Amino acid sequence: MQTDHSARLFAAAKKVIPGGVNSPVRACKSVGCDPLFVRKAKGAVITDVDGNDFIDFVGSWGPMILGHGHPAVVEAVRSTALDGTSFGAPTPLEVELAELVCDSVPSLEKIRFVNSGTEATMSAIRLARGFTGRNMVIKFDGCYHGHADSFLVKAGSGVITLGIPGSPGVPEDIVKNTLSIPYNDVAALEATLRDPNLSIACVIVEPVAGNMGVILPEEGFLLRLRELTRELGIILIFDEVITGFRLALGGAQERFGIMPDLTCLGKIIGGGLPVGAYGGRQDIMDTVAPEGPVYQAGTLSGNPLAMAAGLALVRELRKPGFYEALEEKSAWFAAGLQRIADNASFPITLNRIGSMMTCFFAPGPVRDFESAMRADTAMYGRHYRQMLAGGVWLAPSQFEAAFVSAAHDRSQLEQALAMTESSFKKLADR
Ligand code: KE4
Repeated sequence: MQTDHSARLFAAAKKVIPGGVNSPVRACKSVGCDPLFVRKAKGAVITDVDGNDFIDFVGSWGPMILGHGHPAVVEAVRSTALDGTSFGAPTPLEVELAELVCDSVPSLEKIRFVNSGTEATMSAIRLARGFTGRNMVIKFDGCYHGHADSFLVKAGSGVITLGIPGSPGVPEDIVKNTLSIPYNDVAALEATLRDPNLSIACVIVEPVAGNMGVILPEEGFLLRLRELTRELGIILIFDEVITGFRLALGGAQERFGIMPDLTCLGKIIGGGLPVGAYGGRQDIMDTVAPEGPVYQAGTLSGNPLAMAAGLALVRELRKPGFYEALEEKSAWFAAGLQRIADNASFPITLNRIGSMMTCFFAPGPVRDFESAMRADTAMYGRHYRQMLAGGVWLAPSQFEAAFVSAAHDRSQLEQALAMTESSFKKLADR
């Protein structure tokens, strides 16, 4: 595979951008190769600057549930841009998208748009602290909620791949107000939330973890979390930046029937443009400035292009049968992966829900951060490189989700299965 243009671009990028990338996981450090630079993408196919095509299972880390370059999304951005790109003033588009998102997600009474998932989650915990007058934030080992100081404690996603628990530059004063406990551990949850020495403002959770690889909530975990937070007056925040509009129109909260107090969104609702959002109970949201005293702001919040892209995408998701078709396709693909995993000579654990999944190079069950850390990341790296050489674009980290989109067709999925089987055979022969 010819990669000269990517190599030249990477060399140039490293001279002016730290690590040559604008987000660490893209540097592919944990999978032992250099990143390929993308020229374009259409449907389920990404094309790099050397003209190599790949079947894409990263989907820009989640937003591309329709596939790349969906005509409705592209036309919405194109036509909106003709009327200007940003005004720093309210527009009809943000009202329309806010109404559509609140109508789609069960617990949303009010919502505020921001520009990233990180902005959404950092604003949500500030709001929880402002509303309750308490400071402690409880998170779960391996969950990732963006790079705001309060979250870089045993975080997932790119932080794991760097093999660090957090990050330099986060003051002890901040870290001491964040407590991270094991995912799916109801006993630890009960003990922590009932600890009289802790003044807890909120619990933030990925209702399905996507940032230590895909890990599902075990039976009763989310319900117990909801019961305890309600009993103790602790704000429950669902970080649905990945699961929102991915697992159902109403996200994980619809799929599991659990109503959080606040929800954070991102990725899909921007249609590939920079959008985040936080929302939930009106009594809490009315504490946000200018309605209330909790301050949060943003020059490009509600940006018209991003709102137009999000509107076009969410309207496609609301069409009858969308999620049923995506589930059928994803289940078929996962069944093929499972058959291949069952025949492998080394342990593979497939965790899947809806169109998000992870093949862990680890024995199962993979149910929390500790069991995910047993994964053979070197073997995953070899698998990643073999799949890339075979025209399949996977996440450059064992600890991420693979996504099936509406654009993946049967032949592309069959090709990915064939490549997976071939890669596993090569791994076994080493
Ligand atoms: P952003 O600030 O990257 O838009 O969103 C942060 C975030 C918050 N919550 C969840 C559950 C998330 O998954 C994320 C970001 N996801 C990672 C990939 N799993 C972003 C990829 C990257 O960092 O480049």
